[in-house]
Amino acid sequence: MPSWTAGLLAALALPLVLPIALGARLSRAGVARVQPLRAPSARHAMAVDASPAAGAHAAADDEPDDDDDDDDDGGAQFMDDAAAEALMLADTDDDAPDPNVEAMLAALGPAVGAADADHRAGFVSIVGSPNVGKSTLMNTLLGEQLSITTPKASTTRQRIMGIANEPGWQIVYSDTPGVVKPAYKMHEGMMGAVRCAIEDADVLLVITDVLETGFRDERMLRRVRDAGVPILVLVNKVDLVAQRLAHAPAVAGKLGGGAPAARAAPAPDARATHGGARAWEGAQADGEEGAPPPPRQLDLPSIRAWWRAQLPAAELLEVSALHGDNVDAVRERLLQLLPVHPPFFDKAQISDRPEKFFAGEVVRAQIFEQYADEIPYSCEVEVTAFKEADNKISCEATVHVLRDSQKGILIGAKGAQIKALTDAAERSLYRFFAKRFSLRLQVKVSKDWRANDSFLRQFGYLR
Ligand SMILES: Nc1nc2c(ncn2[C@@H]2O[C@H](COP(=O)(O)OP(=O)(O)OP(=O)(O)O)[C@@H](O)[C@H]2O)c(=O)[nH]1
Ligand SMILES: [Mg+2]
Repeated sequence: MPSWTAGLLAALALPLVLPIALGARLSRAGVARVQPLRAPSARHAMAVDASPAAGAHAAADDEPDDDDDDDDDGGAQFMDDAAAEALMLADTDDDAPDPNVEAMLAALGPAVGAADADHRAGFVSIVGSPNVGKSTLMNTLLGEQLSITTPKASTTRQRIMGIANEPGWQIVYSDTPGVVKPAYKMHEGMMGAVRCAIEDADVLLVITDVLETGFRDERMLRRVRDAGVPILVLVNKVDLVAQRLAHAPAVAGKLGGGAPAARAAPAPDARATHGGARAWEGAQADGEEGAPPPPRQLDLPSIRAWWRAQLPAAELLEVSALHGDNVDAVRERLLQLLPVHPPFFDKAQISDRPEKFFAGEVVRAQIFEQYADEIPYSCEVEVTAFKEADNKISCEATVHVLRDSQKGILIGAKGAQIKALTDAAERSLYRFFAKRFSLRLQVKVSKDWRANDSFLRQFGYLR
């Protein structure tokens, strides 16, 4: 089974990382949605420790039936205390079905009774070129702004698992760095993370967007093809096509037919979402000889045809990760494709990464937002202290740069730039953690850190 390494990794990682638990340390939007349905620890322990056969047996014993008199205890042990108490209080009439109970059972759904026999879980890796919307898609699938997103290419540098939990299923998504041809050692580490994510996947989500003219890394494409797991190709940002149609109705009829006039002026948002995006990091060499001609931007038929030729076995869906269009259909399809399996992680956990990691990511996103040209790509943020007391988080971080000149740019005249960065990052961290946040930043020259093994190990790019 392809996900065995990831399963092992998950099992090993559990005691080592500080998991982000909804309702525990991160009070975020997802709390209300997930908490009432959360599997209590006893059920979770059984699901994780028992073999699938034992889990199926236990679930069969607890199969709910129409007879209210039988085996209520077996069902109730899978609820949290409050739900069980409410159920007992509500269940006063032995014969007539109590509408409160019916409603509660419906709300709890597969969390009660036979859930474990049908529980689905697996690893879904999201791969594609830089800037196509991988992180946005994972966030939308999770309903959480977990992974940082910016208009610039190569924002994501490490594999980040985002875990979606519902009573009957757990999907462990992996957001990955955009595929680039390595220009320095940090890229090699990043591409290693993409390869691992491909190897671990039960299902692969290959993302492209309506602006991309082909996924040029033939070797990575081969890995995807050879992974031996179901593949969904998602053509993202289809809202830009609709926007283009609205923008230029006169040429709308020609879209898809490849009329050059229709491609001459990209819609305003198309430029905004890329913002010089592939300029620094994502740029790749032209397609290899013999490959099918690249698809044309904003031309859905040409994009579809190109991907069908590349990955004939894949299913193709068009989505807008930003606006949520068709994202539910992606999730539904994933749930059909994932195996019946107990959860890999505690079901209160939403990532494999500790809070400290996300604090560094939020600061890095602000560097991407506030600085131009090569600066974002020259910086690494290392969180050196992260403490929480009295509902306030205090954090210290070092921004590593490659050269002295970059240190000057980052700090700015009389420290104005670093002050602006700290303020913006603090606001962003407050939104992320929903807690008061104080941040102290220092800038350090770590000469050519992107090519230095020991720095790369320290920052998590190499193992
Ligand atoms: N219009 C539009 N923009 C989108 C959509 N999805 C993502 N974007 C934008 O595209 C840009 C890149 O999105 P990300 O999610 O950071 O892309 P990524 O693939 O994770 O990029 P890297 O981490 O750099 O590889 C951001 O400005 C997003 O807001 C979409 O469906 N429609
Ligand atoms: Mg990303």
